[in-house]
Amino acid sequence: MRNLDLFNSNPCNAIQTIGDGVVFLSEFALSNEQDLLTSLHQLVALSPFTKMYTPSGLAMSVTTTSCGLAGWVSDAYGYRYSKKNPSTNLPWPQMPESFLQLAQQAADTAGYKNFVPDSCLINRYQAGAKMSLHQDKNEKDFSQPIVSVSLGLPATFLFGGLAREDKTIRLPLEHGDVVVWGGPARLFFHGVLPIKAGKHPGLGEQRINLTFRKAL
Ligand code: MD3
Ligand code: FE
Repeated sequence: MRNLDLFNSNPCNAIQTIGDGVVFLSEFALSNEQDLLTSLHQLVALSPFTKMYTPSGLAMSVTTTSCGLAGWVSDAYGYRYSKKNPSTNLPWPQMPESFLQLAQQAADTAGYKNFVPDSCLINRYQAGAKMSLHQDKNEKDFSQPIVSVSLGLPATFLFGGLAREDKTIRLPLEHGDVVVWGGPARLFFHGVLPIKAGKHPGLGEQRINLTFRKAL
């Protein structure tokens, strides 16, 4: 276990609660790493990464794709979940079994027994890419957690509270780390600091983040 031992509330050291509703599972995704990466490459071949835009029309530094029943899209009308990929005009690829299992095992471990995600958003960060502080509130049911999986280059998450001005905490994340955001944390403001250039042995010069949600 690398970090955050300060916050550890679990004697076995695998599950760390680092804030009200924030559960950190160090390297939780590594046990099935090869299946995950194979599925990721297949998904990206079917539904390539595309640029996202803010509601004001600014291009974001992150590129995205999705799988599952609903995917995240942005266009002139704003942001929303859609059952079709506007780039291919096809339904999003099915959520791979290895993705679903990982998300459900993580949610289960964090105490959410019946998490059934219908959407997995896949964000791709190259060196310098970041995500500004925001809330995820386009999903229907905020009682359901969000599970995030970090792959490739390391990142620092920022998370605050329910108000944009709330003090933020930095959470360093590495390849294979999983965080479950539920309860009061579900609506916390959060973001990602600019990714530092580097090369990850498995994923190269990028960071990939999977976020599993019950969107519909
Ligand atoms: C904290 N993605 O796609 S996931 C996003 O690393 C997004 O790509 C980031 O934020 C990324 O919306 C961070 C971590 C995350 C997700 C949902 C949260 C943190 C959260 C919801 C509430 C609080
Ligand atoms: Fe978010």
